[in-house]
Amino acid sequence: MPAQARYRINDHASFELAQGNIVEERTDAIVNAANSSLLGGGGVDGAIHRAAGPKLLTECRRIRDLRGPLPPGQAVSTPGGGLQARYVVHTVGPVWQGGKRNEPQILESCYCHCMEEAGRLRCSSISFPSISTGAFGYPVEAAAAIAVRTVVEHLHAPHSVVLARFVLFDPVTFSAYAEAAQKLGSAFPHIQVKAEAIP
Ligand code: AR6
Repeated sequence: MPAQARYRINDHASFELAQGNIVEERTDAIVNAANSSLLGGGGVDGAIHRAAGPKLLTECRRIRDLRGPLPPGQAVSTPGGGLQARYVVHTVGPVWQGGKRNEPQILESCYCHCMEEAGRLRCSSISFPSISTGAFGYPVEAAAAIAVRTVVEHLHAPHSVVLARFVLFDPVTFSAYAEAAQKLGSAFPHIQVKAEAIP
């Protein structure tokens, strides 16, 4: 059975880690690790466009023509097309260049803007892939720590989103996120993070 884990945050929200394919998610929104062109690519971007069908590309092209390329750290949303999720929130992660080119800040900004966009769309649940840790080369342990911390901070505050899922493609990525989740307690003594069994 694929690995999964659930953590409650102060008894009003939760986040989950799951090993799997994000295109199968039934959350209100899923996040796409896109590139600035918004016109598709490989990895999770390619998988989402294939599963959603051509309407997703048409919507992405419309936004690109209207606003130009999407800068790293920003997010925009489209309807989910043929996906089960109602919306796709597209964000562009940083390309890893050694860590001194604002990569951590840009990655944090991706998660913040995705949560804000999900709130604007009144979503109660959202699924994230591991942004930037594939083709963009961000070291997964460092990326996982930023991802989990940033999303938990948003879930802790009043927000329409009460469930965030990290949908991780492979066991190594899953382990990095599980480790980041385990270390949360020491980073946030004011937030109660409780591991829960999944039936
Ligand atoms: N479900 C969940 N996770 C996935 C899936 C999937 N179906 N497919 C891949 N992953 P990447 P990036 C994982 O490269 O690093 C694209 O070409 C993958 O194993 O998709 O942000 C875009 O167009 C890895 O753990 O995204 C951009 O040009 C994680 O998702 C560029 O790649 C992210 O890998 C973005 O690079």
